[in-house]
Amino acid sequence: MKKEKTMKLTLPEEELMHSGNLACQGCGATLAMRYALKALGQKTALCIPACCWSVIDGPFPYSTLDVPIFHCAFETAASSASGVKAGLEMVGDTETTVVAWGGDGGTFDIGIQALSGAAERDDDILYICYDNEAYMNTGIQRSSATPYGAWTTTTPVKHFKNRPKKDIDAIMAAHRIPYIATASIGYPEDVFKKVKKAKEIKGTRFLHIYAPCPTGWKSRPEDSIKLARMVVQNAIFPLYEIVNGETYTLSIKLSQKKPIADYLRLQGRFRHLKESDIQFMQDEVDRRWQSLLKKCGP
Ligand SMILES: Cc1ncc(C[n+]2csc(CCOP(=O)(O)OP(=O)(O)O)c2C)c(N)n1
Ligand code: SF4
Ligand SMILES: [Mg+2]
Repeated sequence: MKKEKTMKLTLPEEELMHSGNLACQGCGATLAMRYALKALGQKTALCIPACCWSVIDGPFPYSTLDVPIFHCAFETAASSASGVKAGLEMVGDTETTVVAWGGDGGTFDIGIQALSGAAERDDDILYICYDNEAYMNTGIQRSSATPYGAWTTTTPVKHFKNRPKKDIDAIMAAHRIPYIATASIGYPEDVFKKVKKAKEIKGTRFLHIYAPCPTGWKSRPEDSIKLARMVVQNAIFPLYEIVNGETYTLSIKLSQKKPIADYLRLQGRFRHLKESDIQFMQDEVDRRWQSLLKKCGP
């Protein structure tokens, strides 16, 4: 008799996110939410500012998620979460994890004042930024998370983005909050582990999740996971944790760092780059990688 194959699940089976959502094919932001909710569980309240995720969820009264969502104004993810947390405590609920869930535009740019305020007060919230490196919901405009060299509708090919991505993790580290981590949807177990860890810590926790966007990156939907792994392996988006703003730990060590060119080639947003542009970007990645290794120590 033929032996039946069994698949070993590395993440809990329970799903708090369901099919029928409104995301594009291959959307990394949906996987970020799916994995995060597996770690957070039912006792979670989300504050979602204007972003793709305020649409993905579906029109009221429908929702693809099994947890409550407060759809808040673009710049208020962190302050809304602080308010919801304070309100819950007043009615005796100390168990619910209050999560601000924002895109890179809502985090790096427009919501940074509210985020900085919450972090400085060390409000007891978990802030998760899914980073698709532009304002996607409104038609692919540049954000300060857009990487050097990228095309967007506001950085057209002739004037591609000529500034580096803002180092939001260093900015958050400067607030000396208890926990910061980078993660990528290409490494689901790592996302799960970090969300779970963040959930158990008190104070402001910040998670930065890399989430490919085929629509905005002009990449193939079936390449999203591949890109989310390559970006870690070439050290454009290394995975690490920062405790109390000081102690850096690398989550995935790289014995051989891959060159960035293969990653860039899979995305139409980088199609215009010349060899010299790519070399400039490679040098920058190498320099930042060395600097991170120094912070992580032996
Ligand atoms: C105050 C304000 N300004 C602008 C907008 C329009 N707006 C809605 S979503 C969005 C883009 C959000 O980008 P990001 O946070 O990166 O999330 P993404 O759409 O990429 O998922 C913009 C500009 C708004 N809703 N409110
Ligand atoms: S535009 Fe990008 S981030 Fe938004 S739903 Fe589509 S794939 Fe996801
Ligand atoms: Mg975005």
